[in-house]
Amino acid sequence: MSRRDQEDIRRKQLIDTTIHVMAQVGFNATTLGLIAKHAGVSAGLVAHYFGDKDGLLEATLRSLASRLSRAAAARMRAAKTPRERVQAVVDANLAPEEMDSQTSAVWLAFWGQAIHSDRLKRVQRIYQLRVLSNLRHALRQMTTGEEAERLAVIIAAIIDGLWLRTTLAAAWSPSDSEAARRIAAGFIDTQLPMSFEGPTMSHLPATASAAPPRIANWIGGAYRPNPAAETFATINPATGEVLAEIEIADAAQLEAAIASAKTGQKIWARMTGMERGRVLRRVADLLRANNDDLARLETQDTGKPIQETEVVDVISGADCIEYFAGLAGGITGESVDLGPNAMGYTRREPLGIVAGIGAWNYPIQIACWKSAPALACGNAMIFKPSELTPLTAFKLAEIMTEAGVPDGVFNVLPGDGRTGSLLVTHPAIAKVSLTGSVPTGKKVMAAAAETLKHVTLELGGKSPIIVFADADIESAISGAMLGNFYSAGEVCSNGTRVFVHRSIKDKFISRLLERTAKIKIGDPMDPETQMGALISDAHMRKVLGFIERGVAEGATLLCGGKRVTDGALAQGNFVSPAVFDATGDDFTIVREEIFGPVMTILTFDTEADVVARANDTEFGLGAGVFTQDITRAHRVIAELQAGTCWINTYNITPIELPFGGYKQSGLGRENSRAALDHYSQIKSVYVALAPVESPY
Ligand code: TXE
Repeated sequence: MSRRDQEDIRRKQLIDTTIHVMAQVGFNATTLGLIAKHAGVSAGLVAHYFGDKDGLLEATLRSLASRLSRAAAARMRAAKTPRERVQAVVDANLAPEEMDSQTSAVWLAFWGQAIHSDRLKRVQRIYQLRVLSNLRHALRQMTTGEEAERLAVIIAAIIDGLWLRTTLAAAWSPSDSEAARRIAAGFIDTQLPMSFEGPTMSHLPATASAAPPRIANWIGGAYRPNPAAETFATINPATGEVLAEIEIADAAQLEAAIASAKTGQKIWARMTGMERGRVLRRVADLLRANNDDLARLETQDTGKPIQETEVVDVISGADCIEYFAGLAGGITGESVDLGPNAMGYTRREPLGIVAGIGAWNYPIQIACWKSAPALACGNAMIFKPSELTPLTAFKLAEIMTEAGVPDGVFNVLPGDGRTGSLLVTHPAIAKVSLTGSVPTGKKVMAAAAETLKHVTLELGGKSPIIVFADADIESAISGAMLGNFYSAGEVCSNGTRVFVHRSIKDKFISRLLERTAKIKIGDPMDPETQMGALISDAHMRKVLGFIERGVAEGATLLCGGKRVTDGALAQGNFVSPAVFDATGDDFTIVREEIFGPVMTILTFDTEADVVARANDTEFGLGAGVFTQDITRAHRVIAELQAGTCWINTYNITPIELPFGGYKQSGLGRENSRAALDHYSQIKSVYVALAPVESPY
């Protein structure tokens, strides 16, 4: 068992003991000493884990609220209709385990105390918001937005009222929970249309007949509806269904976000790095706890197969947040010896408000990769997700708030390039970090120059994979397939120019084609599916256009490259994985980023030749080398002009390693300690230890 697991178990034991002690002696008489005594540990150990009594109580209330949230989420997942999901919220809150005498005594003690404690009040507010948000999402599938809002508040109040009446009743028994749930159900049924059949997922329509939900901007820790806002639709690329209508942030929303970010950032930056780290670790834990739901949502929004999103997208985001949570306490300046009469020290300070602008290929991962270092350093972030895939950024925002990130520290302002432009030109924003295409990167950098903002740019690529004659061919083929077909080729660091040594080319190609033919294209929600849909109809046409151009210019299309329209797939943007054999490096498909499932094989004879050709591009994001010769591997990697390189594998991006591009693939680095430099600034302080020497 890892040390972290052991610590988690210890924390849980102490929280369980606190619940037990509070139920027995009440809030005021609960002390660290008493809890330590009941748990059989020293009071110092309790303080080590939770700081002081307030810290322990806050952790205990969070634990109760999270348990309830998880129970509600599980019931909601099992529910098949929106009506059942409303009932799932009611049932979770009025479940016997939330009403027994011990648990209810502790809940009551907390609610009473929340009036006197800002920390407890925050947790209580988040819990209430979560209940409301769950109800609202389900109700919006059944009625108008306004009515859903009204009903959500009423049902939440009924839940609270029934819970209170039942738990305060003289002799409680489990059948009281049943009765309370029946009363709530009866009331809800009088308020709703009876015959509604609809969505199966918490906030997404499953049938075209249900009106898609409308999602407002997330500002200051809550959704801020703006009935006058323009909206855009986000579409499931596998089915063509409208998943949601998203309110576009305008200048007024931006000003509101800036104001809340200013306030939030002050609070956040005043917390110690350790404290920020503790909150961020909770964010990572919540992301993992919600992995399956988030993965489903990501798959619906991006068209990527669930077998990818369940193991990569959310987890990679959580890893990043956990990594920077760990570093937050270690963000320090240094002290400088300046002789006997002076000393110097540096402070590493946040930049203030930073903007994150996301691409559509890894939406939640990008949101995490940008917000984790930004928040660890004490900044506030205003995040603009891509207009094609905005949904999971809102979930990240909800989770941040639930975890205790102060309001305003993470805002979500959706929209297209125009909203992006508003962010990039706003004088109150100190930095912008973009993931996107090279042309957008150039525009963003130019616009940021007006107010001299820091910029981090993660842009496109046309990366080489070099397979030498001595390579393990199966492994090299796996690397090339991963580096071209994962996420249907929509990955910036993909190795789309696969240079294969002439002596092994035929063998490489025949085995590659055999394996490529077996790739299962299909419904992204099917766990068996290995390749899903491309992001949009327009993008699919662009990719098919590149393929046509490859053929027209004389490259040999060895397989795939066709739109797939079997059965229901005709509704989506599916393209079969293509492999080209190209005789030269000047084909358009060899020079331009395609961002689809299109691999091009190029042949080489000598090391010097292949290195020169690999570097002959304006891009420089990634590069891979497959060889058994360790000396050659390092020699070639040292020659390649790329920010992220792999030897005998491809496209693995652990958070501990910097990620970013050379040349036109970008500026700055994400992940690793290196990212801290891009989200903080150094203040130098000179301290005189002797009177000022003055010539006057
Ligand atoms: O990127 P854009 P898109 C590449 C890939 C793809 C192409 C287009 O080749 O086909 O880019 O994708 C916002 N000021 N990559 O259209 O247009 C925009 O709203 C501020 C590589 O998504 O660059 C979105 O949120 N912001 C990439 C983000 O910038 C602006 C991954 C990216 O949009 C803006 C995705 C402006 N003037 C696509 N204009 C990678 N590196 O992984 C647009 N935006």
